Amino acid sequence: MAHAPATWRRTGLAAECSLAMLRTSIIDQPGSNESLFARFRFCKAAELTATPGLYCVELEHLAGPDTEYWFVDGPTEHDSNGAIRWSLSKDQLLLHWHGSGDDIQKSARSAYADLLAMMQQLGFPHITKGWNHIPLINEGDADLERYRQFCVGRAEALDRADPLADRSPPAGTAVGSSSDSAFQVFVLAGKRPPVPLENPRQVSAYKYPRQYGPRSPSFSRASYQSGNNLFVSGTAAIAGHESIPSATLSKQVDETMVNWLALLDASQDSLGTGFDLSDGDSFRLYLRHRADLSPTLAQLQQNGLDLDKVIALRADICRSELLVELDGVLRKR
Ligand code: 3EB
Repeated sequence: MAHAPATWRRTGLAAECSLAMLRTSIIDQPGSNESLFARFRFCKAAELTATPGLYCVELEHLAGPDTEYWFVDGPTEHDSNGAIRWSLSKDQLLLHWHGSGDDIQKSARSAYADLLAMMQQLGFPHITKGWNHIPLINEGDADLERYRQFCVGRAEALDRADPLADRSPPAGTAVGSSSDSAFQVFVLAGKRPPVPLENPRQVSAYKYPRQYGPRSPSFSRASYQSGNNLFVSGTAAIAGHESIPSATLSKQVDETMVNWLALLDASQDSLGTGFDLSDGDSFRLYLRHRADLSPTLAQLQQNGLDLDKVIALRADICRSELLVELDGVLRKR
């Protein structure tokens, strides 16, 4: 094996004898031992409120499936406490926090602190992936931009929870919602730390230089969990640490796919399991401009993406020059 990250050595391959199965799908069809763990819809949270296991992502749905289904092995329980709702199976925990994002640094810190405390209490102390939906993400200048403030709050909460662990951060997605939406954080958590995967074409986000904000973003490019799932972080047109210059839409889509393929190419050497695009069960496409939908979908299809599995959403991306971002969940069968 080439370069094994620290968490990999700590976790150890031999310990991974049982698979913590999670299967995302755009079809509502559980397998024989599976239960429905979560359903994601794309709408205003108020429309759904408290239906157990139903989670609302407050982003405008543009195209593709309108629901993402998550299935797990064995039964699922749903519960809630304060601002947090969750779904729990024997090996997976999904939590959703929502609240105001007015003071986004403080909100991010308290959201992550609350989530980490609940995870600890339920016996799932490790974040596999976080999905962050931040109202007005690009408002504010330079270091006061709300995305950068979010990064500070998130980093503070993660530091405080585990100050001595030099682990890589979890996978992540951070995209913007409209001014009248809640600040939402979804976290998938596990009993053991996931294995991080970095992209050889990109500087690790947690090592981005100071020019992008007071605290570099706490996320890994992907995380690999218990033998079968790969959670790919929001991936955009960034090479090294810079957004690609003269970034027309089609160049950004190309660069995004080149990044995806480079990341997946690294999976065999880094993880011992090679993933490719056809292992994807579900993808979320984030577009800054509605009008970019058709050309983007056409280009993604040319790049080998199965559009039946692509949920297209209207969202702001965390750097104002970025027009498009793509994340997804892959699975070895
Ligand atoms: C980037 O590559 C684009 O802050 O959690 C992508 C995925 C981005 C996750 C995060 C940010 C985050 O830097 C931005």
